[in-house]
Amino acid sequence: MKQKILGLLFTVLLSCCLMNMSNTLAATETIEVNVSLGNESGELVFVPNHLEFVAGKKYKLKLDNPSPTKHYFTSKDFADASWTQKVEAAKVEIKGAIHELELKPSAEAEWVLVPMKPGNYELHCSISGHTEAGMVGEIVVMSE
Ligand SMILES: [Cu+2]
Repeated sequence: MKQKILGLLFTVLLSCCLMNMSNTLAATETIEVNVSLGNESGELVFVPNHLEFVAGKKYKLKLDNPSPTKHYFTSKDFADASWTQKVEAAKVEIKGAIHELELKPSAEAEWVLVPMKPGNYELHCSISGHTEAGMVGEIVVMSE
């Protein structure tokens, strides 16, 4: 009897362990999303201007600026609702909370994050006049 219980306990523990392992594996899968800030002809746009994420999944947000002027990727509420692992740009890695990123012409940056809270978030470029000119976007975080 005692052995049976021990055996059962072991099976339960083992299946818990395996489940955790597969969860961990799923969590390490990183989905790449590319966003350009502005374009080569200097238009004040995000390309694309609609981004979709699923809460709890890990993303590598690859930002680049192909335009002749600098731009910001500003989405404070989205940033607050996400867990940032790191931001990598020009051989520098920044850990911890991020609120906005500035990209100079031809700059690239990678923001590795996990959106945590479903919702709709606004995105804009905070350079004077750019939001008004249409440099805005929408970020949708769907629930798992
Ligand atoms: Cu801009």
